[in-house]
Amino acid sequence: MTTPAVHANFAAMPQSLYSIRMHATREGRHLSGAERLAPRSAVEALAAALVRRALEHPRGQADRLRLTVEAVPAETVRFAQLPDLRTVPVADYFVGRQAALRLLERAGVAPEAAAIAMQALAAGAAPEGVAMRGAMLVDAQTGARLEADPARGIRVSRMDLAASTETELGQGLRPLGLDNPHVREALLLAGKVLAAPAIVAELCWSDDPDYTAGYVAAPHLGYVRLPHLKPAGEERGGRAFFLRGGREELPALIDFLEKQPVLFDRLGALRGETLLEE
Ligand code: WAQ
Ligand code: MG
Repeated sequence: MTTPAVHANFAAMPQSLYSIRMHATREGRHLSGAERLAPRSAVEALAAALVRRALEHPRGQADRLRLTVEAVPAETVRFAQLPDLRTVPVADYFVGRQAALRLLERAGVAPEAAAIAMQALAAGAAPEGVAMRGAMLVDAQTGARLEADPARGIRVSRMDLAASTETELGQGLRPLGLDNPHVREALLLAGKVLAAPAIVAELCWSDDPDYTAGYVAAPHLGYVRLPHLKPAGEERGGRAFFLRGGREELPALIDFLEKQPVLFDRLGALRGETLLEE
């Protein structure tokens, strides 16, 4: 009578997951990318949604689209809590960038390093002065760029909400007027970055011409939104991950950001507008 025992073991086994990643380009230039981590039963619908998104993107129509679907062993998944979220109101992107610099400084980034990284994002951090496909890695003391490929950068991947948190996050964001894919995806990405070793802070704003918001995230600050970090119509956006320590930290950090599967099964506090000093 071994069958029932085998059956019970099988039922208790965690469900296997798939990493689904999309990257779209036009004439070799980055248009959009996205990444999900989901059970097998959701893969087909998510893949279709990502293909549609690439074809309808505000940055233009893709002429090349790559979709990667990869099994992720369930036992490698780590569970984590999303960062706290709040919004600091700013009148325009000049004020927004000043506020971002102060937040980065408060998080432990040297003022020169923060200013250098912000200038690079504003100018288009890839070599031809356009948005990178991924993020810059920036030394939090010197502002030196540490990523090997300045066009690709580092792409954070293999993170998603656990099924149990999906509705809860919507319920928390909706009253704040923030239940949109930009906020959801950025909050998850920042959550994974903040869980990584040696990270001091992140600075981000969108590359979508009609989305001016961005954020500063740091372990003790959480995810601090700034509604304006660039002028409307601007396609140069990007991300900078500030890290402490030298190049010896890089392999473990990059491996975590790109490869470690993380599911968020707990929310942080979701707050509305707060002034910078709070
Ligand atoms: N890993 C690393 N860098 C990435 C990734 C990734 N998975 N995805 C995008 N990037 C980089 C890349 O340089 C993009 O050009 C840049 O970030 C912006 O990406 O609270 O929409 O997807 O209202 O356009 C932030 C504010 C929105 C949301 C960010 O970013 C809010 C956003 P986008
Ligand atoms: Mg974008």
